[in-house]
Amino acid sequence: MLRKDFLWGAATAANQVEGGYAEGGKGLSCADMLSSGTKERPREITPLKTEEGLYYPNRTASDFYHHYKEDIALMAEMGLKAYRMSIAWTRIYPNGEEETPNEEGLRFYDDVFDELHRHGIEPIVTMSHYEMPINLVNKYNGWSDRRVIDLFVKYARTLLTHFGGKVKYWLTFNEINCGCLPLGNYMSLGIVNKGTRSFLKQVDIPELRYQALHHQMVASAKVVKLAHELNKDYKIGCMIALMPVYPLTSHPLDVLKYQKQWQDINYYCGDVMVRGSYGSYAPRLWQELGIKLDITAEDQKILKEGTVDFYSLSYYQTNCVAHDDDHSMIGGNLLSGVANPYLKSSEWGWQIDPDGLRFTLNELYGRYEIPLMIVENGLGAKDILEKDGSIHDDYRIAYLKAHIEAMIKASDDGVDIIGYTPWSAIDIISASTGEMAKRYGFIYVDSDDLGKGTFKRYRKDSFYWYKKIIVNNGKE
Ligand code: BGP
Repeated sequence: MLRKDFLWGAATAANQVEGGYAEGGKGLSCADMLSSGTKERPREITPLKTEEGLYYPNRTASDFYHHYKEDIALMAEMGLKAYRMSIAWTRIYPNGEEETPNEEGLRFYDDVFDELHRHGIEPIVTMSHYEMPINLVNKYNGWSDRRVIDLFVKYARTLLTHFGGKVKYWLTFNEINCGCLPLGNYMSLGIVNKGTRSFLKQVDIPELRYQALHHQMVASAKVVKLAHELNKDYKIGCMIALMPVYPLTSHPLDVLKYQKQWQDINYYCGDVMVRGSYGSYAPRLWQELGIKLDITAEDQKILKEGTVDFYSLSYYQTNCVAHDDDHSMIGGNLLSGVANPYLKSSEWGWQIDPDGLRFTLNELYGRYEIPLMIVENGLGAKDILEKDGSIHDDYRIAYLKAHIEAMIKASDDGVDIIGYTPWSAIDIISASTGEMAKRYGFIYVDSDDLGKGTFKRYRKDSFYWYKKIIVNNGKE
């Protein structure tokens, strides 16, 4: 059974849903400078200028910026108890270094939070969801520069003081462990090394990337400490992209590789943000990478003091790992792996594994013993808008049903789960490909990969289905 006050919700991110990229005093973010791609053609990173001939899908996205009242009313019709969203750093500090915040940006989110509360929906707010000011990318090479820590803390202080009465649940960085992968350079750390252009083949300097990730975790800890000083009711969570893997066979070397991948990808950040220090395996990883990090005694003190109140995660799929290489590979959220012969895949090649969610929740709760929140889980699929305005996404219902059942079983296993906000409340721009066609929403948006369409909203079958699930707290 789930707890009575379980936070049934849905999720989005500012850069993937809002649009209005240059309105309300907003500055350019790294998402605004990322061109659209497809399953076959990678997105391109153009941090210095908008290039003729490229299309930048996040600039329009789903136009939540102008539709938020209607969208929140639809969320309320679904009966959502919570809405996981992010605040765009560039609406509050357009270039990240202003002395004072952008009043129009503050007002926009005041209006959004007021609208949510009018409908009895609890906001769960991500402070940074792959959308840092492009000025900080170009001037500091993103988080690689320690000075960005204090720029972020200033931004977070503004949020925590200005929105104090309206927001209780905060997440600092979305999928912070994305920085454990070369893919995380631009999207998560704002790093553009010389020669980087293709989103999927970024020039990677491991020592710079792990140092940047360290700065981000120090910033997160500072913000947690600040939040607790400002308001004892604040609940601050970390947000980790779980990329669970299984050993392909019982060969001991497959099992060792499985154990190492969990340490290096899934536990690396969570250990720091929940336990307050790097895991004992971290120095082995740094040595393998031939890197030396600048971790001061002050940093270690801050990490110890700024541990989180709850642990949130994204979960989409699982993969396998094998010690030898001749196996067929398969895609995944952020990381690809060896295909699992027992699992089916989505249209975008992500292997669907609800039991893997139950396994993962048990692993995480066993390790950290703090409340867990699933803040992303969903199926990206090509949905068809029928002539009568209906969308029959029974495949998405099947995916979500199986994962909710697994989540309830984990709860019965003794795992303390406080909320579930599937990706996504409404159709949004895909992070990996920039497509609109890879739809996740309970609500359909009539717009295509080039931002063409009426932007009308339509309720999918999953919209009506999820409403029933929420009403009886998942008992059905
Ligand atoms: C996660 C991001 C989300 C969302 C999700 C789905 O990594 O936190 O922002 O994008 O992936 O992935 P995609 O949009 O690439 O299909």
